[in-house]
Amino acid sequence: MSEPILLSSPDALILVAQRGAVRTLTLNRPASLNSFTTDMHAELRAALDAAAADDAVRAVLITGAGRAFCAGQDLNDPGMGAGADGKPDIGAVIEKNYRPLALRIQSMPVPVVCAVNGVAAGAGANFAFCCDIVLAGRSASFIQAFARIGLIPDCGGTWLLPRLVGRPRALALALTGDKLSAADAERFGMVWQVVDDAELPAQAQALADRLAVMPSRALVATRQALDASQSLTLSDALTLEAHMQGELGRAHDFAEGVAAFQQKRPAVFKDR
Ligand code: T3D
Repeated sequence: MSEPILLSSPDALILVAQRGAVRTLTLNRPASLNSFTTDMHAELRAALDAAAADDAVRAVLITGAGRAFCAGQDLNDPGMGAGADGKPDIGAVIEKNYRPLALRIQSMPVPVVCAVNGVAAGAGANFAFCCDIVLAGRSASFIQAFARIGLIPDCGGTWLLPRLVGRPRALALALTGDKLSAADAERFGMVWQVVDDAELPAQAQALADRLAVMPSRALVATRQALDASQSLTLSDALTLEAHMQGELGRAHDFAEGVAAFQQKRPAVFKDR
């Protein structure tokens, strides 16, 4: 496998690197546990948009620099701002930063792997859960820190948590703000796999490499169909499946996949 090429400046808030067809985005504010500032949000949005627009990118991998994944909103960031009444206008921060982030991840045209390399707290935890497949280092942990500071789960947490773990566990995690170990997160089905900390970068890269040679358009349609099914009847989900499958059946990758199967060779997928 080729060496990673750094596409950003080495002191960017989001380090951007390309290795093969995998674009890695690393949250890079380790002294503040990679907590989100307005500037970091802006860099992350730009990096995600650039990855989405680049046909050379067939999988995105997100991780954190240093000992943490992300501690959520930077509680010292002046960007938290104040509304007309002089009080913090957190609703505006969410509309400006966290809504676009959650929706951007959910609409990426390629699979998104998240490698949680340490604590993921508040919006940092829910940001990870927005991603398609989450790997966690054994020492990682997840904290719905919001209740500790008088807030509710955001960055999609109220939508994601009950879908991931059911209402009882979602409520207990959100109300207590207790730290959940990586092992318990795996047991609850919140992350795909826990791996040894030292193995996390290589395992996450290997998973992203694997996804990058798969049929991206079909993988993304799978995400869309699964998400849409949450609010559909079985009959409507079957209709959506027929529609999507019809589209995919006319695309290059289906013809290539079948031809490769018949010719007993690896498929070369290219649709995005
Ligand atoms: O605008 C809005 O608020 C809307 C959006 C809200 C979304 C949210 O995410 S709300 C939730 C915000 N996050 C938190 O409340 C988590 C706060 N952090 C912690 O509870 C702890 O730091 C951790 C449990 C994550 C880790 O604990 P520990 O003991 O491993 O590390 P530490 O010593 O607490 O933190 C290390 C440094 O990172 C420390 O700085 P220092 O003292 O070395 O200069 C600490 O202040 C800084 N840090 C950690 N989290 C944040 C942070 N700085 C700013 N904001 C943070 N969220």
